[in-house]
Amino acid sequence: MLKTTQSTKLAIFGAAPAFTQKLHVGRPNIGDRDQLMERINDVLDRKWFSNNGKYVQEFEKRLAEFTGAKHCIAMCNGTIALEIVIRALGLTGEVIVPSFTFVATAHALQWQEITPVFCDIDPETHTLDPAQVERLITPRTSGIMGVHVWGRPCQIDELTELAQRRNLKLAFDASHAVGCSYKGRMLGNFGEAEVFSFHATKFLNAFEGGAVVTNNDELAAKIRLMKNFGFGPGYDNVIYVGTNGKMNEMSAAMGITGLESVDDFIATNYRNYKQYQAELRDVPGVRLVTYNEAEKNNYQYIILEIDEWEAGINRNELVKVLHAENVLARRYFYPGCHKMEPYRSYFPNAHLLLPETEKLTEKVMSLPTGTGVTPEDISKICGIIRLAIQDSDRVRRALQDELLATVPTDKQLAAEITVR
Ligand code: T4K
Repeated sequence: MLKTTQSTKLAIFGAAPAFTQKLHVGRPNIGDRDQLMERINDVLDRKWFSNNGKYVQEFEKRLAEFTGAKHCIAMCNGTIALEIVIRALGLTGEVIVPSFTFVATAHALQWQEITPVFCDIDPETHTLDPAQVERLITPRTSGIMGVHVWGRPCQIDELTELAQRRNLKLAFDASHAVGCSYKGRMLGNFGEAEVFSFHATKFLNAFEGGAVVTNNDELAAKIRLMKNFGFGPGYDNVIYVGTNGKMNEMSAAMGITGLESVDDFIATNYRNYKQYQAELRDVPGVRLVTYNEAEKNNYQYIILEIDEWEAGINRNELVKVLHAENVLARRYFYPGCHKMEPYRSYFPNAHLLLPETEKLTEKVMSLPTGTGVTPEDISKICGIIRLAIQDSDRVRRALQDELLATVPTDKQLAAEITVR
């Protein structure tokens, strides 16, 4: 009886939403706004907006120092940075990637007519399963692209050993992983190269931006040429085929400003993470993905896995409950790259080799965190989740009724057919 009374407080039962404003996943971290404006005004005063300007150079230097890597080449976004790395490494034929990633990882290969071969993940780490990677190697395989999903590192030692033994190139999509480490060493130092994204939604943002970080001198020189039309020293001196991957000065100003505040961003994210962990600890069927606190983490992602049998509702139903409350939880990375076009047409049977990916994409969701979320917000979000699961039968019935209400009646269907 108590359960029923409590759950009527949920918006799906007609109560007012818990939040009057929409609460998003991925709100940008800004840092010291005055510093940012000072830099932006300086860019405007100096009238130097792009082409390896002062702020881009400074950002590259600071990021290289931050990661401890030898070279950092800033770019206009993470996707172009991935495309350029793939080309600079001379990858061809097939490259093994997880399907459980943002679609840009796969597109960066397909865009260059290289086949992304989707590999299953380890259900614990959410990253490539090295044993499965080995099974997918064919004579056409030229490389492996691991993704440090949620900033949690891939099984780097195993992948490095495999790549060396099978003579394959290894690179990492480290879009989520600025400020994270593996065995005490910052990500950015592994494989041939690693790629960061500084999209607005990322831990460190440059409005839009990306970077390649590498310890390989030759590769770095090639990538620098490629991202700037192949221009060599001096004017009008094109010595290589290239594209336009340059970062602009405004983006670099934002990137530097964010970099100066990473400790604050991490402290806030960590506080949020611990609070979610404490408040969701005993909610049945809800598992918060954890970070290895012996390593450096940016704690940028609050990820839940929902076990439908224990929770009584599934991930999609919980997302609906939260959306009704104006909490815009996301289903990253639903439905998996192998179920998106063109890949689902190219590889209609890919799911047979991806059982863990298939399971994870059905149960994973991402919650709001970052500097824009307060402890009170988190308590409210956890309270909503708790209530929905406590009264899962009623929640499920309400959502099914809502679904039925949107199914057209025979009469409506007939009317529609007549109009056509
Ligand atoms: N590899 C991986 C593993 C990646 O996750 C990504 C990017 C890449 C490669 C490619 O890097 P970039 O080329 O993007 O540098 C978003 C981002 O657009 C994408 O950058 C990101 N991954 C991906 C995980 O998420 P959507 O389609 O979910 O974006 P959207 O527009 O729905 O925004 C997400 C939420 O963020 C919204 O609910 C609102 C909030 N938001 C968004 C923007 C743009 C803001 O509050 N402010 C903003 O300015 O893809």
